[in-house]
Amino acid sequence: MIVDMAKSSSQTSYICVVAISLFLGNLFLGAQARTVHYYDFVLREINVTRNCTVTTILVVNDSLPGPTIRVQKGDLVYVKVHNQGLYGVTLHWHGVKQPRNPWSDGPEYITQCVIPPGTNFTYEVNLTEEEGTVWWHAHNEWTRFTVHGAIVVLPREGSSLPFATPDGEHLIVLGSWYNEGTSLNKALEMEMSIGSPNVPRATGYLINGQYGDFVPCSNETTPHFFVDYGKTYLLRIVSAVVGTEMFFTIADHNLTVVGMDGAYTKPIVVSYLMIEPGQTLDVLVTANQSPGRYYMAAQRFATEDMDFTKFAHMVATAIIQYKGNYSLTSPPSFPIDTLPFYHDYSAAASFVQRLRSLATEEYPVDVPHNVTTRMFITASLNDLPCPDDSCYFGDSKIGTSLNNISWVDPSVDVLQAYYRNISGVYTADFPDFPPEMFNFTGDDLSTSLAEAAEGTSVKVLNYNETVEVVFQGTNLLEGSEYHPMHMHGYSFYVVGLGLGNFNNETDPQMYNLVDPPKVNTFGVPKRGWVAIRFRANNPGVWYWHCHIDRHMSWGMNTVFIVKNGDTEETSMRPPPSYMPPCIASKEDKLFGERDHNLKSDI
Ligand SMILES: [Cu+2]
Repeated sequence: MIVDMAKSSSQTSYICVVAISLFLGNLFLGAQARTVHYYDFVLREINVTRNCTVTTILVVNDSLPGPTIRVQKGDLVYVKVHNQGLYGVTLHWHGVKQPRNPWSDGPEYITQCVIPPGTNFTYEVNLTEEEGTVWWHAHNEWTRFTVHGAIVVLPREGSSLPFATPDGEHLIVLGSWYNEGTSLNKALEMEMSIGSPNVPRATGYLINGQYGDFVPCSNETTPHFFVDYGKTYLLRIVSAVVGTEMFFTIADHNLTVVGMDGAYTKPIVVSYLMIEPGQTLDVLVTANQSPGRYYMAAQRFATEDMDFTKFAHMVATAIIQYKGNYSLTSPPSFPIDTLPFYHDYSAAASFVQRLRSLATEEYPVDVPHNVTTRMFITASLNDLPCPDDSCYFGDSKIGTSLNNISWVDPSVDVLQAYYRNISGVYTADFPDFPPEMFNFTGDDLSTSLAEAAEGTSVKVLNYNETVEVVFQGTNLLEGSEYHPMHMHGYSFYVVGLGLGNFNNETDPQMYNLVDPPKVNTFGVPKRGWVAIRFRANNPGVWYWHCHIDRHMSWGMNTVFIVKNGDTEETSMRPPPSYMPPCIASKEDKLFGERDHNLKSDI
């Protein structure tokens, strides 16, 4: 990890306490040791230099990426968040199921309101089924661009990895850079408030917080990963990128994917990866080439129909360096043959189609075969009505939607409204089907089809329902692109995937119900569809959304409320004694004075 200022580890105090807990259902195995970890996350603004420019950013424990949480499967973590920044924040534990406990899940206006500046809040991060790599990030506006880090989940004591133990490991966090720094959310809100499509765009992409040496003033800070010849390393790759998919490759070295989103996969050997925002990939690489230096490179997989000149196309780089005495060839070898081009859709598709769950006796697949709730959901770019001249650009504004409903954040979080029966916050009427069936992926679609309504509409599920959702991407407003759909509170199985319009007679016959990948984030392909299944066995209020933040801010999101079952063990837990209060409006929070934000009559 590259640390910009003070060493972070000294501020990441943690004490491990071995607790003995009896897992229900595991009684015959006896008591299992469960380690409890305590972390302190101090959020504050610091100045850093990127591309020769000093920028102020908000970080955790003075580092970008932030601290890594390192635990074993089944451990419990308490993270005390000290907000010493200027604005309210929340944190989310991406890929952690958090059974029965949405109170610690984190998305703003969904399960909580922001932690005001000058205060603290403790999250309980309850690891249960996850194993491999997941991660954490801020979940208010686009704060996550600099507030994120990895969660490494090792096997339980006495268990081993389902592949040969690697000789070492390296963490690789892909990120985005915005020149706005801590002003990014203000810039976003200004554009959103006038209905402008010109929300901020990333100026580039980072590996472990750095552009790498293709960008000026970056020679000294380019990340180096040192390896011994003949040894095999586990790379834990996290995509904390905010607004795009990425291709990733290493010159002259094969990559073997063994895990994804906190679950193991069948090993697949590839020369490049495509990773979507929110996903993690665990990859083995063997240092079996001539000792030397090799570039690792990441660049955008751009799925918008956008002018080549209008997006950041610089390549983020880092260097794999063999240890030992040898003569250096300069510069390092670059993966010119294996890094796919920005618009290489077939490269992306051929990678994605190979992903499979491990599906062994020890790591079984539990995909539902009988579906009780079936949903077909369109994901679209839309025109939203803009009454009373409230938009600068005329009588409509840009938006995104699911089934033609564009999400609007309430002022009180949905979880609180649900738990306390507060009416008028949300409506429980999210539709199972779009209002109209048409040639979703066609060209020149009528603009009238692109009209969507704004609302805070959620879907209610009974406990233990088996759910299938088919997400259908549309080409409305010629706006089809990848949509990496992320569910909170659940991982899901990707049972089908295709281009064009979903056919509900022929496509289900091709479903993979044997070893489908188990993930928490998966892309609806451009002009295509994806089918997922899961069992609604985690009661609570769970956000699901496109993980491209531009689409999320425009409304491509909604909520599953999963009702309680019949027993305490199948019901949501009660709230903790303190939750941050919902006192500041969005505008006040960003544009009000610090003291105004702190004005608290709680
Ligand atoms: Cu999207």
